[in-house]
Amino acid sequence: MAMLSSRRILSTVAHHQGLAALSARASSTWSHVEMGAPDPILGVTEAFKRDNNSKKMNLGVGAYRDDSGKPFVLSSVRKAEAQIAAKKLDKEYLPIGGLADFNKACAALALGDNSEVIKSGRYITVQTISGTGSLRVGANFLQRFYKSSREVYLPKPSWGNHTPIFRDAGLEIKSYRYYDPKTCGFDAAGALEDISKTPEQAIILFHACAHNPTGVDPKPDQWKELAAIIKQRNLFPFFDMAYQGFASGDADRDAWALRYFIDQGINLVLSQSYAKNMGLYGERVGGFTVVCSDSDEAKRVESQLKILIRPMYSNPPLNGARIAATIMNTAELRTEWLEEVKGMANRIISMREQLVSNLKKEGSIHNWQHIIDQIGMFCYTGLKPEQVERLTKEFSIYMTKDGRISVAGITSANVGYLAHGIHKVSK
Ligand code: IK2
Repeated sequence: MAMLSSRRILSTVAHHQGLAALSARASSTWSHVEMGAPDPILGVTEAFKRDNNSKKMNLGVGAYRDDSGKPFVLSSVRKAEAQIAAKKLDKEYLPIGGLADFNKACAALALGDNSEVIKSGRYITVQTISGTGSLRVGANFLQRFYKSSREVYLPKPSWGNHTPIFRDAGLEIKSYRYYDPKTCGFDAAGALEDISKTPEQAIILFHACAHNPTGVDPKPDQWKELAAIIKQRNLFPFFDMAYQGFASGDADRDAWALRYFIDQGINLVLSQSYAKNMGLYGERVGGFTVVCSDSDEAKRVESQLKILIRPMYSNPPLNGARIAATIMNTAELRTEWLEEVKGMANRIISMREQLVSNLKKEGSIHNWQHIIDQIGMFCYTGLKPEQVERLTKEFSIYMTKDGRISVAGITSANVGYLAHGIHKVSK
């Protein structure tokens, strides 16, 4: 009897504790916070890491790998690091706008050494937290000072992070046609038609080269047509250049469209990232540039960028900017770096060719020419979500649901396995 009642007491206590925990949860400060979806790109890496298959491949995130599938630290970066370490520099804060030597070289890399904009000083470049930070500073700057429009038109599709970056900065997201699934190429007519119908002065985002996720870039003549519409309708271009050098292997060639727009008298804004072309992913090195009408305007814009940045993150990180500045401002290191960029771009081009030739060997009857024709780090394979799911489940090959693969993740050793998997799910 005594036993029973003590058991009952215990269970009553447990019951009360359970209820208390439940009600505490129901009334806790964050009880209304729902579980968020994993990031569509970085979530793929998390799933890849959990997989024990020795043949697994991560073609999700856009990070360059060498031909053994290993992260690649550029030799020019290692040398710059050694030079910097030998100087035993201090670790003081950078100014709000970042490292001056970096900013100058960053603008010159994008606009060209002989740029009239640079010579006349009618621009301002601030160092940012890689490309993402640059886009966000730019988006916030437009939100605060670009009074002519609240709308930013993104290519359809675009890098997944563009939408939340501009939306969180308070701008309205719209889109223009960009990719034609029928040709796996650029939908020039669709893009021109949509852009010509946007309200005047709207903000139009362009990927300067190596469009992510499609790997499809307009040809020079098509860029010319786009620039003409932008000018005629007084639209405002925002160039995102996260892959300078990665598309063609030549940094000047990849900046052609951007420089052409500027030569047409279009005063644009520009985001740059050194994640891919210098392999400085985690160092977070980037730049944001505003091309202005004159140097006086540039000074005023600079003052407002500082006011915007100061409460965001106060000032940018030092180490990566020192590395990038050392490379860009030291002749031998710069030459070596540009060669290394070419090497990375060429390995990617060769992987595209090998993938297609292996698909043919597998007996695939589909036309995979777009894999070769597309450019830069990514390939938009055209695989459907259910085929992507099968590739992951049956072959441990990981990629984003839209069928995008990071070609930089393919190696001579696993290209055959990838072709085999793609053939099996697409025949
Ligand atoms: N803009 C574009 C178009 C990018 O592709 C990126 C990098 N994306 O890489 C991750 C992926 O898609 O797998 C960026 C900007 C900015 O990158 P970061 O902030 O790393 O410089």
